Amino acid sequence: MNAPGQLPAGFSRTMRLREMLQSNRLEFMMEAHNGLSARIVKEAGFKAIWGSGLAISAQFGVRDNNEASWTQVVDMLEFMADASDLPILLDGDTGYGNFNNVRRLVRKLEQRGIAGVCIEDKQFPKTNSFINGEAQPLADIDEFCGKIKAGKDSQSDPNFSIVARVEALIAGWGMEEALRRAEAYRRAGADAILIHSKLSKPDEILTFAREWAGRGPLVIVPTKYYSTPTDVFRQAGISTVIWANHLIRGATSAMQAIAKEIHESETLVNVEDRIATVNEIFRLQDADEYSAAESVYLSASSAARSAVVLAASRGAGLEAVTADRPKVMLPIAGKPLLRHLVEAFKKEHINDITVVGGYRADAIDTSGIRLVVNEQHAQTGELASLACAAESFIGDTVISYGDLLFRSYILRDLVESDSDFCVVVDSSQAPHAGEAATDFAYCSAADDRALFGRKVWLEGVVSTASSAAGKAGSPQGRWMGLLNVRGAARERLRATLARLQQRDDFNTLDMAALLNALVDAGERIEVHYVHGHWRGVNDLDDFRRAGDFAHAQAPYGSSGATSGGGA
Ligand code: SPV
Ligand code: MG
Repeated sequence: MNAPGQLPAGFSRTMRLREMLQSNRLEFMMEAHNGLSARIVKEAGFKAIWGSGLAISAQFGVRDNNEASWTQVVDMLEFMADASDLPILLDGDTGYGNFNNVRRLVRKLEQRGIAGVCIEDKQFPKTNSFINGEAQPLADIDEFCGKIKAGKDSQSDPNFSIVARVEALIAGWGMEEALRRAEAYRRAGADAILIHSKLSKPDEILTFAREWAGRGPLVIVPTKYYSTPTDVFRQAGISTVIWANHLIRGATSAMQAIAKEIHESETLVNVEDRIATVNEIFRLQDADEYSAAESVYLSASSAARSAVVLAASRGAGLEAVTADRPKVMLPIAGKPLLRHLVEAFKKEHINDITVVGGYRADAIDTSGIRLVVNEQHAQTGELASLACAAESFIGDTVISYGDLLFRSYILRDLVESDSDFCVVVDSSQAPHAGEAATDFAYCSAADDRALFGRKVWLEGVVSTASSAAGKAGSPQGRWMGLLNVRGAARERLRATLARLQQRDDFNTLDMAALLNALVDAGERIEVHYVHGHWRGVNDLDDFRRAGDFAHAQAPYGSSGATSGGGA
């Protein structure tokens, strides 16, 4: 809800600034000096930003003497306007030149969404008012009035505000001169007067306000008379208070303390809990919006892709070699099985890889992956592990068994599928008589090269734990353990998983149960047939043969390419 008389964010920035200046409430502006601080000012609840000349020059590491060019200042303002939708009043110093510079400045500020500019009646190049203020020459009144008129005449938005800053008190020219100048600037078209003082008491500001008698909005900068209760300003009829430099000063103190601490202690451990988290920085940068936009706008080949690898099991039949590691860490052709898989994903530009560990998860090499652990792995099945990674489905997602080796075209073709769901089925693997059912796939058509280009759909998968309802006859092959889920379909996958989670037997369910549940829910799961060219590692025999297969995939000339083989 907006306070009475307060314009909501839907109104233009120029209208909101003008309304603040003209309202009969005391209003506040906070200094910002870059995009991040502009965002912080907005989140703190302020209604407008003071684009402080002192703070912007300081964050560039230069003096408040027009050492930064005005276009460098305007470039910074553009970042600030992008990071926050608040109105920004630029501290435009003297207008960076004569009337003509002010005209161009106003046009450029309007183009960049800045709501107003404050110009001060000193001479270019200026010096900060708190450095030897008396010594600074003031502008000629008429010349300064010309600048105000030129600025007002060149604005195209009638609500763009020009605030005229009177430096007569700072320069020691007295109250009468200050009032004379303020009145001249008001007549020249200024939308408000900023009356500046360097005294530690508000006396001359209050005298000025009394004499001014509400002829127009008054803006003050109580940096030096900071101990004055704010109600004093309210009662004096001040329009707007500018807190002019407090974020750059706060940031400076924090940076000095942290730099010193880290330098002296040579460790981060003392500061980590006392500074903003990296995630907080991401939040302020609106990183989530980027991820969401990526899934909408990036083409499939370059969009965010992720992989989830199920790697919680020790491996039945592999106990002899998995006493101290899970199956995925078994060495195959000189590197762990998991590394082969991770490299295959990276080759397809899938860099967001989540591995669900369980048995001896501590032994999993986590370089290049995110490890999540299914703590209940001993009592649960594949779907319980998958559920641990449900938050990691980002963009197009490949879900994979952890014990696979395959030729690279298999993954490439899988991720290039334009179907919402796609699985790889090996048509060369027919069930042997008496063999326990392991991921046998029933499909809408058998593998037939004559059908090349025609889509085949999955009708169900039968495993030791799951059966596809009503499947009779022979399966058309074996599901390899790779499922690709495209874009928005991952939400439907999540929903199906969540539905299965309600079942009492959820802890016994495997990936076949998920595929069957998707089919039962009416999802179309495309089948990509392959004819060999992959290995699963399910027992010691597989383990021994896997090395030959992996060597055969290594590039010619690499030390890994020793022998042929392959399926
Ligand atoms: C600024 O913030 O740059 C100002 C206000 O001009 S003051 O530094 O108080 O002069
Ligand atoms: Mg300034």
